[in-house]
Amino acid sequence: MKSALITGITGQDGAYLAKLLLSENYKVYGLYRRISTPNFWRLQSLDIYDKINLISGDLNDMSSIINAINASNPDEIYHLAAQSFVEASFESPLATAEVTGLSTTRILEAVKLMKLDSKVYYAGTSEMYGSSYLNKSLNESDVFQPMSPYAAAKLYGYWISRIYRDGYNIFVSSGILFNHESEIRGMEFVTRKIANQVAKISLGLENKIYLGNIEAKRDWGYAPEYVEAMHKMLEYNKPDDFVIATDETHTVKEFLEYAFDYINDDYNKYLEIDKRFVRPLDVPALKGDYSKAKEELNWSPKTRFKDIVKIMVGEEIKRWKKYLNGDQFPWDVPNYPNENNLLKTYRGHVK
Ligand code: NAP
Ligand code: F7E
Repeated sequence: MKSALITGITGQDGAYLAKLLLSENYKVYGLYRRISTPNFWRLQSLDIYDKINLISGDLNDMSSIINAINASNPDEIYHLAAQSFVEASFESPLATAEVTGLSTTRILEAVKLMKLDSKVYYAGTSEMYGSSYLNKSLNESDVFQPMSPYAAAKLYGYWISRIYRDGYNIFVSSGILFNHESEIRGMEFVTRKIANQVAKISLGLENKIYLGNIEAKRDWGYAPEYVEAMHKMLEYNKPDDFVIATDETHTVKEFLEYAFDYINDDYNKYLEIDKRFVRPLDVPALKGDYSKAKEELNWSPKTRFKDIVKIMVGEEIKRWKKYLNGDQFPWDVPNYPNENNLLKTYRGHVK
């Protein structure tokens, strides 16, 4: 039986990846950090919580990493944990650099010093391209010009992974994943935020939706398919870097339009542009060319933009209906701060 260690097991990708690896008969270990209110709702909602071997630890702490590796003796390490919210990286640039950037070196150092054969997956991102979009589909050879502390930290992780691959012969592959969404996406990301607000509007629980830059374009795919690509990278015969994307790009406004189409309504009645959600810098557009992954890993996206919108809004409506019926399902919605909780100063960077 193969074993895998997943950092970021409580996040969107960690949960889907764990489910995939369990279905392939892996023994799955997950590193999670101790917080005052446990957040295993994703693992519970995918019905895999009881099947994961959980290891408590913080990625900023080398001992935690060594302990997790010792306990799991992994054939594969999927390093997914990060401060992954771009907006928050402007508020906490140093913490983001620590966990999103430096923790990658901690993992690789552990593998090197412990003389392990473990294969490592690094969670790179399309945000690393930043402003280099030239109305073309970006591939593995395109230039990186990060536009946020998050992207700069991720780019550090990407390069340090290449250095350990070339310098120490460690099998470390980086996915350059474009945005991927799902029913268990974090509520702060724009797709889930829209899906949730639209569901509430359709049920008469809300009458406004506050957003920032709705002209931004993103290449949105479906998360359960993207974790398959991660696994394929570690099954491949050599370590390498791969773009994982859909090769389609859409504005936030289009996401909004399709989401309101689902409930036969018009977003113009509810939308307010709110400076709290505008970033000091924002990548204007992203589109990814996944042909290398298609050719070498036999990976292609299946679920496309319009279907992702439908899946997400549909699921959110179901959840709110259950909630209104008194269902105690352990999901994050009722606990998430709403627009009234977010202080005006919360987005301290807004001029
Ligand atoms: P996510 O839902 O935000 O999950 C992040 C995970 O990291 C959570 O489990 C979080 O734990 C954990 N974490 C954060 N700080 C930690 C620390 N100090 N110690 C231990 N664990 C810590 O992110 P995701 O969407 O699943 O993304 C997975 C990875 O892919 C991330 O590295 C992200 O940056 C990258 N990525 C994501 C996308 C995307 O579109 N989703 C695209 C490209 C790259 P808590 O639950 O306790 O917060
Ligand atoms: O923003 C705009 C915002 O926060 C998408 C992470 O998984 O993907 C994600 O990063 C766009 C941006 O994702 C709101 O300005 C408008 O242009 O959903 P997001 P992201 O920043 O693209 C990459 C690939 C990652 O690696 C990251 O980890 O939507 N936008 N109004 C808004 N965004 C948010 N969150 N909230 C708004 O109200």
